[in-house]
Amino acid sequence: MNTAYISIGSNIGDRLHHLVEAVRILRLREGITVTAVSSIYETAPVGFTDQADFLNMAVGVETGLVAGDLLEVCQQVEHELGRVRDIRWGPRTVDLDVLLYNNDNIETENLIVPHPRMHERAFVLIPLLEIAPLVAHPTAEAKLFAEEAAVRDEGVILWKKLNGVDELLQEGE
Ligand code: X6L
Ligand code: MG
Ligand code: MG
Repeated sequence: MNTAYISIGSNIGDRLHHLVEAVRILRLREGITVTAVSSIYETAPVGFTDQADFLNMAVGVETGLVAGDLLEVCQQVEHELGRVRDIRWGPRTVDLDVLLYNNDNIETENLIVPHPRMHERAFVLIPLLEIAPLVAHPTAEAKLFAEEAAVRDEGVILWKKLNGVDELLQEGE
């Protein structure tokens, strides 16, 4: 079995609904067990800043899928929830990024893990560290993500405190 972490974000329409539905669909997929969900954070847009604030969260999964297949599932979830790719770094109904997969360093045409620049992004690190406080970058240094300067960055506020996946799924009812 493999342990992976996925970042989820939304800044179009009913943002909470998009996060809840993304987790609901992930859980229904064969070969994926959602083992942890973070709280939900409201975050200022990064990269392309002239867009609405995001809701971001992180989830931990146990999976029998190889990383490439997990990525494919993430892209299917994005598609099911109406993701359209137009503006680079622009608004999206939902975005699922594979952050970490075991302790692996992966570099294929479609997928780089750890997710590039995740260590610079508070909107990724703060939710991730809530569910995996001791997670480290899979390199020789094995540096704790908790030591990254971005963890102390501004622009990320706790929006909805959550205790577990059941509480999250109730939000969608
Ligand atoms: C210079 C150039 C500095 C580019 C930063 C940062 C680009 C992040 C893209 C960058 C740069 C990204 C989200 C977001 C995006 C999200 C929040 C991206 C891809 N996704 N902002 N911006 N949450 N708060 O999920 O991460 S676009
Ligand atoms: Mg992203
Ligand atoms: Mg993405």
